[in-house]
Amino acid sequence: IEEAAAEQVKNNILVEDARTGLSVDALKRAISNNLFYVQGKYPEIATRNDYFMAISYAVRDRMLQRWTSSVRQYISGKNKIVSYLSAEYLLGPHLANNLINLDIYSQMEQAVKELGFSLDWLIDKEVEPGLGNGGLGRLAACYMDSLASLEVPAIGYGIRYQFGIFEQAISDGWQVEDTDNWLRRGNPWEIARREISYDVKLGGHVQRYIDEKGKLINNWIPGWVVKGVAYDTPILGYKVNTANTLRLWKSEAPRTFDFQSFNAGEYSNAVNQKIICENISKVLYPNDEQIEGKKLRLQQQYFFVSCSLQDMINIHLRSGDKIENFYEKFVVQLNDTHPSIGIAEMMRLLLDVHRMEWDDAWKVTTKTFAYTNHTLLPEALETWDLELFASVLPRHLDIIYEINKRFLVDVTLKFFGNHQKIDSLSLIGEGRRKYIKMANLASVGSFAINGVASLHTELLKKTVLKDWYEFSPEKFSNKTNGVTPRRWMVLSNPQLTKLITSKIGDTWIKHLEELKGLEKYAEDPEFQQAWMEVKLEQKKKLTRKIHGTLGMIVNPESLFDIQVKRIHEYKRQHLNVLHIITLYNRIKRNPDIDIVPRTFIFAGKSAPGYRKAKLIIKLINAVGKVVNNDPDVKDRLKVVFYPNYNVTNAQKIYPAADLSEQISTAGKEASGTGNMKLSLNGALTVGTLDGANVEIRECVGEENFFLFGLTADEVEKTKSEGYRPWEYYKNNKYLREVIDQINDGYFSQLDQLIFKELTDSLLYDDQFMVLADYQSYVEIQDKIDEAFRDKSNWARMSILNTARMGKFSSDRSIREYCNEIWKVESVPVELIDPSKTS
Ligand code: OX2
Repeated sequence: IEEAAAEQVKNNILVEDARTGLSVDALKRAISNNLFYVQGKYPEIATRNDYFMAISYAVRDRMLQRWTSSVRQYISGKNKIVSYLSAEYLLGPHLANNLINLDIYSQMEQAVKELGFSLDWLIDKEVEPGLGNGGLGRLAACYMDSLASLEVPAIGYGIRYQFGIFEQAISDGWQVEDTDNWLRRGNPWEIARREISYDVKLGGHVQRYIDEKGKLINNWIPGWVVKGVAYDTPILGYKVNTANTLRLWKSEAPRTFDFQSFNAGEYSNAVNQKIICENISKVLYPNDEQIEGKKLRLQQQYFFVSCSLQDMINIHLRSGDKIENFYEKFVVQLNDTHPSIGIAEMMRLLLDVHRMEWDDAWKVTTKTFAYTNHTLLPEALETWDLELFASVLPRHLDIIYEINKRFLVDVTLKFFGNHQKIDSLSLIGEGRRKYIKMANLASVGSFAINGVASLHTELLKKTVLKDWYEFSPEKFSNKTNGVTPRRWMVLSNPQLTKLITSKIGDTWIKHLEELKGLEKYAEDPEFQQAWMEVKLEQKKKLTRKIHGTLGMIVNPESLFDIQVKRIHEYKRQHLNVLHIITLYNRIKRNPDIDIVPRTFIFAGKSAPGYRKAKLIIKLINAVGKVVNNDPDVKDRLKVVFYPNYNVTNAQKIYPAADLSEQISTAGKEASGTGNMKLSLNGALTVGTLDGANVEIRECVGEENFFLFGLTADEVEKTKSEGYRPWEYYKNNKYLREVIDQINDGYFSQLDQLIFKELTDSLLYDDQFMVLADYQSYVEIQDKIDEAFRDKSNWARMSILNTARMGKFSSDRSIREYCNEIWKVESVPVELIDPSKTS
């Protein structure tokens, strides 16, 4: 036995015990031990949450050897580390994902069963960390999964919001928001590292003087200081030893702080200050692609970026290397402009703290940062009012002016006499009030700039970053987004995973291109049937969920037509609604009409202050109320608004989709990632030539994709020629009927005011070309109706969609970032025996 144990240790496998063993018995013991020794509970009084916690701790214990080994190796080794800076991470629940990546799902299922529970029931108990708004935050989570799975050394840095994205409920058809108190029952996945903390200065002024050596000194005297404390969560790769770190910062008052005021007899003032400090990481701003120029938001951005850069510099210097080589240890990816203040902060740290000369500091900075742009929407391009900026970051304003001064010399030399170019490239905007352009700061300070889908990158080069592309074309490249097949197939669609694996083995989970191997079964009637049975099973599951949540009965045999994403005018949920009403009117005109029964499923949150988006939610529910209850419809149409769309709910919805609605105005959706997850799960897409839809269509084949609508070029052309939406209304009697019904109160108990803001904007403005695309949309939907009747052909198309989605794995995206931008390689982790470390 001793010999066998020694052999196991040699092979980096620990001797099985309650803490580390992976057998069913070891897992059971670990769960019981945690319940008793950590939580002080015995089975009869343990709650469902107690069991959830016990299991999660048992799983985390089994991740720790990988985690500590990875961190140790990466920090001390010669390798470069990818640092992903993002204000948002939309991770979704951890438990099931960690079980899959650790490869102990079935053992745990058995262990839990033997303890008298079902694993699914405990998995459902987890409250997800909703630390993001939508696609941008979810992309960060997929990329963290792929980085670890590809064994790339990486740290994700962000904010540990105490309240994540609000919880959405629907009341009388309207969205109402409730706070997301996700930490209420504790978070078993994170470890607070109180010893890892940094001070962050805010406000105040800059004192300037010449020191004894004749050097100009900029001394930032802050108005106040907050402390950032690290909270670490392991991100385990799929069946590898790598476990990377997600390090989120919580803001607190610095230690010395309340004490001083307390002595001065200002106790309540001290408590107030403590609250002000804690406010910084209190809540996630719930706007997706709409900036809110609030001071607190700037403070949040600066807070997490400053902590993160101080941490990286600390890690780098501790390894004994020089500050000048920083960029050889870290490459920093900016997830949109939210962390772009990092460029000025890096300069400040190098100049003021590490006493470097400007040119040397600028060299280090511009070899460190790379910038991803995620949107072309003007309302999402970040700018900061200069006075507000100065009141939070006075020293950074100086630095930005200096960067700008030097940069504009180069610009002037290149574009001599071209004032338009100089204005557009300047970091400072001059309007009635001056403002700082964060996309320009990100662009000047980064060695690489990328868009997130091929069309998006091309449009970036032609529009918002046109002058930047002319100035430094070599910085630009495209990195089409991707999604992780671990969460979005293995975890959320185990039945389809099993069916696929029965035909082509399971290596596709790490090499998604291998799904190609399914193509040869696309015409096989037996496989088609098995495929559609899995789909039906997923639809039945969702049907039960809908019944449980909304008390609604829907027909699982009907076509599940799904649009799930943030509610936004450019995403055009209202175009979908116009089609629903069109079908309804056909039924009303001819109750015996032969149409394919459909269940329209919507889900998504609106920014709390976005009136028109909230009105769209109300409209969906109002139309649903009429359509769902009209006896003439005979249940052939059902409209469902599934509340509180988040990762947990998305995992239940995607596998059940027959049709994926990707109907944004061409040129507006930078990429989209829901489009990828739905097609991967065998849904067919109805979509415009927008974002990644273009590439999805190329991959799955145009005959397996339902295309409609104006192209991005046509949208621009139509607008420049003077778009008059009213003409479309006037000339199309079906469209006219639909809009008139909404206006006349048909769906609002004759209330004619409620939707007026929406219909007026469609008729007289229609920025997003809803009316222009209406006819084309209805026509393609009629083709879809026809196509769905041919079950075998639909199955074939569905199989081909999945089979051809290999490109859209986030593993592929991350490989491209690694090879073309970051220049980093995989570093396989060797496990260290914890009992042998000094
Ligand atoms: C989103 C984009 O809207 C979406 O198209 C893209 O797929 C996603 O980012 C990931 O790249 N906020 N959210 C986005 O952009 C911004 C800004």
